[in-house]
Amino acid sequence: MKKRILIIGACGQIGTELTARLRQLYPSHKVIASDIREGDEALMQSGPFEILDATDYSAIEDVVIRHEITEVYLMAAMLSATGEKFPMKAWHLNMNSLFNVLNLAKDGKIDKVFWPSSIAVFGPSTPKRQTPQQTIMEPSTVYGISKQTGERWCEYYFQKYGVDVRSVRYPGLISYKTLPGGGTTDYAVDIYHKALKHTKYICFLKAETTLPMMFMDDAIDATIKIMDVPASKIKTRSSYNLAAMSFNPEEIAQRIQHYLPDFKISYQPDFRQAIADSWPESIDDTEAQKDWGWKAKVSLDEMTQIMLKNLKEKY
Ligand code: AKB
Repeated sequence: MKKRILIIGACGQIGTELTARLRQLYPSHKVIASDIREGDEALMQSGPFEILDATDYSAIEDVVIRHEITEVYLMAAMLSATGEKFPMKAWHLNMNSLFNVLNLAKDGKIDKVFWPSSIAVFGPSTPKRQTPQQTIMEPSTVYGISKQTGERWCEYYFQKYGVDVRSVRYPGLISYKTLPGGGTTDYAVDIYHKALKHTKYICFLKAETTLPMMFMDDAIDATIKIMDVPASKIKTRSSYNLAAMSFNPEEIAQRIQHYLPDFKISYQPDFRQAIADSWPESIDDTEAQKDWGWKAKVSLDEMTQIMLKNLKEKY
């Protein structure tokens, strides 16, 4: 088999689980993990690892040539909340890492690219419910602007240079294996940890802030599926809407209380409230379903059971 995969940002929230899944599917030595720093023991022990700065074109090119890489999953990014604190750093990382990978593909050094976009491409003027694939996009965060711009560049590299780039707009992602960092949807992971450790949680968003969310297994399924289908199935080369569930802090707290009746939630909204308020409440992912057969599996209740069961074992 010719396929050799490089994951850039392999030690982050999505990268860690994506690397593990790809190493189950393909021979481990053909799945190269890389990040700016080393990851957890499981990741480091399970296959080859390279220290790699996603903004350094020559360093990526060197790894690509040495390992005869055919596909790159670019998972390195600065998320919405941290991006508001370091706008120029977020722009530098999010854009330059994408250009590096797109240019490697343009120059024929790799065959295929996965690049994640986000619901952050939408803004206050976007229709809030069942947000369609194509709609008004006026993002109000640096992260959202970088993702929207990235989408336009992906489309451009496909149209102009035939680069086989594939992308999905992730909603908030929830996992018991890895922690998110610097996002606005992070509360939906933290709440499970705090429920088990302290039976209470102070939420940085208001009770009624509904956002699109997804269990990590579904997100990994979507990522691998969109990369595996024939190129002719991919009709959207900017990025596909992806949906699974939508809930607000009060609703997730109620689901947790169903299993942990003593759990209490209180609210202290901070600067992340404005970011959340600018995003859709729910997403229409009909196009992804139609074009490449995507469908989410895990509901809020199933996710809550999985999260509590696995985190209970951990604590
Ligand atoms: C964030 O909250 O910044 C991310 C995202 C929705 O892309 N989880």
